[in-house]
Order: sequence, then structure tokens, then C-alpha cells
Amino acid sequence: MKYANQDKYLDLKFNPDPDKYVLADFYMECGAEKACAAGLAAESSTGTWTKVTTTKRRIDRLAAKVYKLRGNQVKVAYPVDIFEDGNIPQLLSDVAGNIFGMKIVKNLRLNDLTFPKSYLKTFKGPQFGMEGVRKIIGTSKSRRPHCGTIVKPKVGLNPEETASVAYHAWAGGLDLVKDDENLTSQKFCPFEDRVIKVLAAMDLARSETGEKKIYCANITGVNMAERAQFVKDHGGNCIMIDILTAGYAATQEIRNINFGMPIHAHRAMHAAITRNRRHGISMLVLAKLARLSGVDQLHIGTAVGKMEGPVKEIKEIHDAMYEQLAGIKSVFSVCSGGIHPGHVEPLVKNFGKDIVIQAGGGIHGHPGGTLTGARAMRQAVEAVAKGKTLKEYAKNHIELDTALGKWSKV
Ligand code: CAP
Ligand code: MG
Repeated sequence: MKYANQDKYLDLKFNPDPDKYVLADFYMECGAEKACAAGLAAESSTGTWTKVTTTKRRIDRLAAKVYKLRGNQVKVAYPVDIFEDGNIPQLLSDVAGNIFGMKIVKNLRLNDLTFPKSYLKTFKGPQFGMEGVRKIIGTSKSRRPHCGTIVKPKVGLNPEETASVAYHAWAGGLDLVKDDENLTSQKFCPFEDRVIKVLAAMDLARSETGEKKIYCANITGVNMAERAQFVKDHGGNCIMIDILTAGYAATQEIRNINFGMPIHAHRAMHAAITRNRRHGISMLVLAKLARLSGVDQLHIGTAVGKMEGPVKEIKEIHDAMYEQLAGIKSVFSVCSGGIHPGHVEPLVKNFGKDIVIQAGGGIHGHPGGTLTGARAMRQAVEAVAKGKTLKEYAKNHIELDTALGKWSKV
């Protein structure tokens, strides 16, 4: 089907002003390229499949325009006025909405988005950002990577057991303990009880180690503000949201309340949207939107662990978390998924020290248990901070040596 008024939406001589247009990069597979690209711009701005009698001449200024078309690459400029200030769902319903389902499109992938400064300024962004989180732990000077764990098994432990695992992880030297993405408030581990017990364990570990610690309580659900308030009222210092299953609006609402705690963002479900390189939305775009929505830490992938994602793509996401962005704070990148202490070296080599390194299995699977596993991970982080190789450091650090031995082939 040919969309009406195609010419209005296609102008390959157009040079959009990045201060006035949201710019999108697409990969598109379609039989009739021009018609398809123009249809895409029409569908996400002022057009539809046929001419309508209700349009007005003045509305033409809101038409999105295809300004580049080369092979499968399509670039589209959207006048900033078609977007509502600070509204991520509206942005997505527009630039990544109906277009994916259009019959004329075979495959379509939104690879990147860039935004005018004036529009960026309508988002709150992170309250703490990487520097704010570093301040909580006290690493603003040392600049070492943070290290943490996910309590495992993912589900099944009760609040006492969860708190005990958390205590051993902190006591062994980890900075952060977090709930798993699918642990919220099930009958075997009710949220309130867990938060009270894990925070007590955190206090104990803090006083014993003299170190500052973070607990990311997973508030994902339909009553997130209440859960966040509960964490705050009980002396907690971080909340976690599964930002894609919960949604950007829910995340923005929590951020906009200003609970005074960093938000740790888990990206469960992202691969349903990001994994097919010929269709869907790239993780880069989802991560940029996460930053605008106001999260302080975001899972970006590892390239070396159990989850899919090449180094080049993850590095691009990582860079986007730290690039200058109209005064919006940076997001602390989290590398997690199949990680063990032996991965600390390649992670730092690939992404630098401004990362949070997280391991679940790679801590609790240590032959000596959680405490020893945590020590091994902290030793690995200390080694890279001191510019030593893990192999060298392991000579005098038995916990690290055991971990490297156990997972040398993983
Ligand atoms: C890691 C993890 C995280 C993944 C998410 C898990 O556990 O808790 O959810 O890292 O991946 O459930 O798999 P392990 P990503 O350390 O035991 O693998 O960061 O890519 O979103
Ligand atoms: Mg998990």
C-alpha cells in the first residue's frame, strides 16, 4: 500500500537542525524503499494511509521527514514540537510505535536516537548518577570499580536466608547486594520482611567492616512508590526497578518523587526487543531512554559472561551513559551475567574502571561459599585498581586463586 502525500515526508535534500529535530537512525528492509520510508515518517507524525479531510495546512510543519536513504539505512527527522516534554512513553509511541507493524515493512530496527538540548532539559535524569553512587560507597577518589552480587538462588530463599547470604557478601568485601529481577514480594519472601532483615544485615556488615554498603531492594510491581517509601523509612539506600517490564513511565514516576535513593535498573526482557539486529530497538536506544528516565545504575551487558552482546555494542552503550548530555548526570554502567572474578580483567580492559561488576553464581558458587567468593571478587577488583594482574595477585590471595582455578575455563 502506498501512503498518501508521500512527498511531504521525504526530502533527501533536507539538512535538519539538531536543535529542532529528534533524529532517528533506522535499519529497514522493504520492497519499495522510498514509499516505505515515507510511510514510516507519515505514520509516526501527521499522516496515515489515506488523505484525510480534517487536516490543516499549519499542521504540515509537524511532519516527520526522511532526510537520508542509503541501502537499508534510513534517517528520519521529527520536529521536536510533536513530542510532549519529559514523556518517554509518548516518544516511543511515536518513533517506535505503529511503524513496526506496518505491512509494507519486512524488518525494521531503530538503532539510534538523538535529541535537541531543549527537549533533553525536560527530563530529570539521574538524581545521583555515577558520582553520587561513588560518594555513597566512598570511591570518589580511588575510582575503583564497584563490586556486588545478586542473592542466589534467584527465588526460594526466605527473608532470614536472604539476609544471611547478603551479610556474608558484604562482610567479604562487596559494595552492593541486590535482589534478583524476579524476586519481588512472593509468599516465600515477602518484601517488607526481607527489607527489614537485609537492612539489619547491612548495618552489621557496615559496623564490622567500617565500609559503606548498598542494598538494591527490588520494588518492581504495581505499588512501587509504597515499596520505595518503605525502603526509605527503614533506612535503605537504593531501590531497584526492572525498567522494561515495569515500563519507563513507572520508572519516571518513581524518579520524579525524589525518594533520595539511587535507582538500580535491571533490563530483564530487553533481548525480546533488542536481540534481532534486523528488527526491534537497539539496547543503545533503550539505555539512552533509561538515562533520561532517571536511573542511576543500568545493566549494559558484559561481552564476556553468559549473556549475548558484542564488545563494540556494549562499549557504545557504556559511552552513551557518560557522554555530555545537556547537564544530565551520567549513569553507572553495570556489567552482570555469568561473571566471576577472572572476568574483572577483561571487563576493565574493555570498559574502564567506571563500572559496577556484579556476580551471582560467580560469588555463591565459590567452593568456600559466599564470604570467600566475595573476598575473591574484592581481591580481583583491588588487583586491577593497583595495576596488578590477577595471576600475580592470586599468588598471595588464596580466595582469588581458588576462584581463578575453578572458573579458568569459563
Ligand atoms: C546474573 C543475573 C542478572 C543478569 C542480567 C541473572 O546472575 O542476576 O539478572 O546479569 O543480565 O539473573 O542472570 P549470575 P544483564 O551472575 O549468576 O549470572 O545484565 O545482561 O541484563
Ligand atoms: Mg538476575
